Amino acid sequence: MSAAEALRPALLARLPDSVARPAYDRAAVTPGIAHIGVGAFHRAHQAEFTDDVLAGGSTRWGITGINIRPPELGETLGRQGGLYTRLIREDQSVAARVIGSIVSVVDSQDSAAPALAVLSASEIDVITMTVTEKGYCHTPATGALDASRPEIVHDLAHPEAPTSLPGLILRALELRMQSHGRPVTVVSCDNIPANGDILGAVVRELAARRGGGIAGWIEANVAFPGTMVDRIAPATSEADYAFVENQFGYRDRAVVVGEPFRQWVIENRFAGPFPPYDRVGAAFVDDVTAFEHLKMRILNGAQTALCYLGVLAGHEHTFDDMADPLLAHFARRMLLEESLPTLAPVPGIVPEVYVEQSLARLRNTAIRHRNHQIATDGSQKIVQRLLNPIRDRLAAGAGIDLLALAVAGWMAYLVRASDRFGRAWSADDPYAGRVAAIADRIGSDPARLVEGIVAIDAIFAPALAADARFRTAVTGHLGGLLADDPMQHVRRVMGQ
Ligand code: CS2
Repeated sequence: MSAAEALRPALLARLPDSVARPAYDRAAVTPGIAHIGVGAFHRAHQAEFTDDVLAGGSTRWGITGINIRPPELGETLGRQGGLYTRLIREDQSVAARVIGSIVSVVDSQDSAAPALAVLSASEIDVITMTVTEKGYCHTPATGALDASRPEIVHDLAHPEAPTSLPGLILRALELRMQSHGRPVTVVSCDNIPANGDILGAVVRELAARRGGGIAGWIEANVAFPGTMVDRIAPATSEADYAFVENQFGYRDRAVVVGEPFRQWVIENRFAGPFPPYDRVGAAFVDDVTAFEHLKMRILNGAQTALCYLGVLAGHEHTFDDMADPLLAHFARRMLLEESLPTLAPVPGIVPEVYVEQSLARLRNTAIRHRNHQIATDGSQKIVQRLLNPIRDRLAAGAGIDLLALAVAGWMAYLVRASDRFGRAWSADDPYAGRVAAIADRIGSDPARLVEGIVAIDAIFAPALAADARFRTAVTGHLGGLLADDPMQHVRRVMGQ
C-alpha cells in the first residue's frame, strides 16, 4: 500500500492485519436505518453495534447517514464510502477497526429535501439520531417543545421545508403517511433524560398544530422508544488522524476514538422490524429510566462536576482532573454520598461497583476528553446530572453540599467567561450570554448572582430556585469559586 492513500472501499482488502475490517460483504448490505447526525458519538457507538449486527448476517440493516449541521461530511465520510476507523484506546493499548455499517452519507444542510427523501423511503424501518441536547428544541426544565425557538416558528409557518429536527421528523412522517404508510421506529440516541418521551412529545406537539390527520397516524404507526447510550468518545484531534496515517499507512479524516466500555439499553417498544441489537450486546428492556438515571447521575454527573472544577483548577482533560487527588476525592464523595442514594435499584448492577467502574473510566489517559468540551451546553446537562438528584435529596431532607458545589462550578465557569470577569475563556452554552449579562450587571456578589441565575426557569424549576437550602449552599460555593484561588475553597469543603 502506498503511503497516505485515502481510506475507501477499494482499500479494504489491502489494510494492514492490525486493522480489523467488516466481516461481511458490504455490497450485499441494504439500508434499513436512517441516522441523523453522523458525528463522533454515532460512529463510536450505534454504528459499531450495527456493524456487529451486519457481521451476524442481518444484511438489511445498513445505515444511511444524514448530515443536517456542520461539519460537512461529504468530503470525509462521503468520500470514503462511509468507511472510517474506530480506535478503542485504554492507556497504552489501541485496537483499530474499520466500520462498514454506514453505507452512504447524504448532505442535507442547505435544504431538507435530501433528508426527507431518505427518511420517507419505504425501506427505512428505523430512524435514529444524535443531534445533541439542543436539537430537540425542548425546554430542559420541562421537556416540552419550546415553540418560541426561531426554527420552530419557521417550521410552523413552512412545514414543507423544515429547519428543526422535530419539524424534519414530522414532515418525514407526513410523507410516509401520504405515500406507502409503513410504520417506523424513531429512536433518539442522545444523552438526554427520557429521550424517547421528549422526542415523541415535541413531534406530537408539532403534529397537533399541523392538523390533517398526521397526529392520529403517528399514534397508530410510530414508536419513540427511550434509550440509554454510553461510550466516552471525545472529539477527534489532529493527533488521532496522524496516528492512523503513521501507524497504518492510510489517510482517514473520519477517525473516531472511544473507550473500551460501551452500553446501549433500548426500550422494547418498536413499531415494526428492528435490528437485533440484543444479539450484539445491547439490552432491550421494558423501562430504561433506572439505567438512564444511573448513567446520567453517576458517570455524567462526575464528568460535569469535574469539568468545571477542572477548568478552575487549570486542568485540560478529565484524566488530568482525576489525577488531581483533591478533585478525584471530591468526585468519589459526591457520587457515593449524594448522587448514588437518589437512585432506584437497577437490574443486574451493584451501584458502588458502577461508581468505581465509572471513576476508572474517567482515569483512562488515552481518552483525551477536554474539560471545555464537556462544559459545552452545560445548561442542557446539569438538570439531569446535578439538579434532579439535588431535588430528590431536598425532598428526602438530605444534604446537598457536594452537588451544590458542582452546580456552583457551572455558574463560576459562565460568570468567569463574562466581560466583567475578564473573559477567562469563551463559554459555549445557549445561556452563556444570559449569565454573562447577569454577571456584567451584578459583579461579584454571589447571593445576587445566584438569585439572577436561578431565575432562568428554563433550567431551574421554580420550586428548586425558591428553596433556601439550595440557594444558600450554591451561594456559599460560588463565592468561594470566584475567589482568587478557587481550589482553596474546594480544599476547605473537603476538610483539607
Ligand atoms: C459527556 C458525554 O460531553 C459530555 O456531555 O459527558 O458526551 C459522555 O462522554 C457520554 O455521555 C458517555 O457516554
